[in-house]
Amino acid sequence: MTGRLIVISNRVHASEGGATGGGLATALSAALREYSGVWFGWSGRTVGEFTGQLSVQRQAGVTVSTIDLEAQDVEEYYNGYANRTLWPLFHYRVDLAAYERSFDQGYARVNARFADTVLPLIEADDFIWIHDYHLIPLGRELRRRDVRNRIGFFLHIPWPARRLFATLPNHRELAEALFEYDLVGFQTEDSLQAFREYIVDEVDGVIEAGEAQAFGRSCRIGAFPVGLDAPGFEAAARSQAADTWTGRMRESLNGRQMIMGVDRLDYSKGLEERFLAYEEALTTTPEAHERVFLLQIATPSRNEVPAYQEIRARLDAVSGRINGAYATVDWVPIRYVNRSYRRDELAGIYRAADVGLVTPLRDGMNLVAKEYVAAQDPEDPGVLILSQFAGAAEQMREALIVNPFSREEVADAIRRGLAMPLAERRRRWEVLVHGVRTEDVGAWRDNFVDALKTAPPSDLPATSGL
Ligand code: ADQ
Repeated sequence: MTGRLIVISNRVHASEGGATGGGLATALSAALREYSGVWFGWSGRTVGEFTGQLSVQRQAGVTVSTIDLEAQDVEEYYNGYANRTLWPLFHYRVDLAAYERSFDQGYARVNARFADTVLPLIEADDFIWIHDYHLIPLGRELRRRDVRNRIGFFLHIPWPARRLFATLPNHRELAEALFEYDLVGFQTEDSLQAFREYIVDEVDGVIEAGEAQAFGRSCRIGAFPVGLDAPGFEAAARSQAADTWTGRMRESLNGRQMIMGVDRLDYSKGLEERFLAYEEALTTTPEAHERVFLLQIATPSRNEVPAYQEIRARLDAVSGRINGAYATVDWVPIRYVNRSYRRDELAGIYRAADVGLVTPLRDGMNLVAKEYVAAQDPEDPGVLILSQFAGAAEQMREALIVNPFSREEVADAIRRGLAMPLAERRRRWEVLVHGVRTEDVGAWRDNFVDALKTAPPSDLPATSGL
């Protein structure tokens, strides 16, 4: 393609497969590798006073350009509006969403700071691709600074139901900001549908043939499900390090079956409900005692946000209680681990698991489900249990799809997964792995960028006379 790709996201984390910085970083790092362009974002560091000083480096084959933020910015924009207002609201936790004016101000200020500092990097024929809920108003800030380039926006998390989104003070202003983009992408048809309902029923807009018109403007919209760096992940799963970990896990299993979960430690991932569903399976299947265990890897994240401190404490308590109730001298039903692993190590551990248990209460996509599938041994694959509320469930129909709010349903699926005959496991896995390979991160990037290149410019007057 002509013109470079400028990717802008809150954090920048190029990596070649070491410990990862979460799903977005994993996906973007893979998408940008060997691609001409720049990745711009916050360094993760704080300074006394904002200077706008850019730091430019090559990281894992990608040019990254970062800025530092002030402590107040981080508190109001990142820990505040992004992670205490939008994240819980977009994950249906309106009970946890905090609406504070200082957060709004911090969010607006940091988006303006991003626009000021990225501006000198933008050349006339560049395409700009902005990511996620931290930066919804950035397109508008760039337009105010006279940027006429094609600008696309991709939301990694779900778009919430209309009535929930309407609880956000200034929700119209936030939605209106999306219409400064030439293309707005969502993970799933489900999110696209929720956005459509909001635009049509709440702000009297029109949606036709992939084009949204409202607020006197128009933009293209579409679903672009994010995928894995499938070749990279499969190669990691066949590496020496992965083999070592598979062997190490199998040895420690000692003939037992293993159920496995891997998540950022976040209330949207349904970890407490998962522990309770597993307890339900233990209670109702006494013969499984000492013959199965759950390995839950949960990396702490967003430690500064109180809801995350609370969920961490709850998980310590629930896992401790279940282990206390069921453990014997040589068996612990839940191994609960709060550290992070390299990609190859993780792939090796996934491969040793008979069941991958992925039960978020709400999730934009969920890459763990795809990683679990990609890591399996084709001759003896494990079973994926997947929440109907993960975006991945739209693509991964051959998983055992469950309602994560129902302990009994998840417990049934655990029993079924552990007992599933080899022929059925292989049949399901073959369909799943085909999807993971074809709808991978490269396809996601190419589909989005192609749609951005061909989108009509957003500043054309809306065609239906709105
Ligand atoms: P996340 O909420 O971070 O991403 P997810 O898609 O599951 O969720 O990605 C998590 C990533 O972090 C995976 O690559 C996983 O391997 C890695 N990870 C988690 N725990 C780890 C550990 N202990 N050690 C090493 N790696 C670990 C957001 C959205 C998702 C969406 C992605 C991408 O919330 O819905 O799928 O962005 O768009």
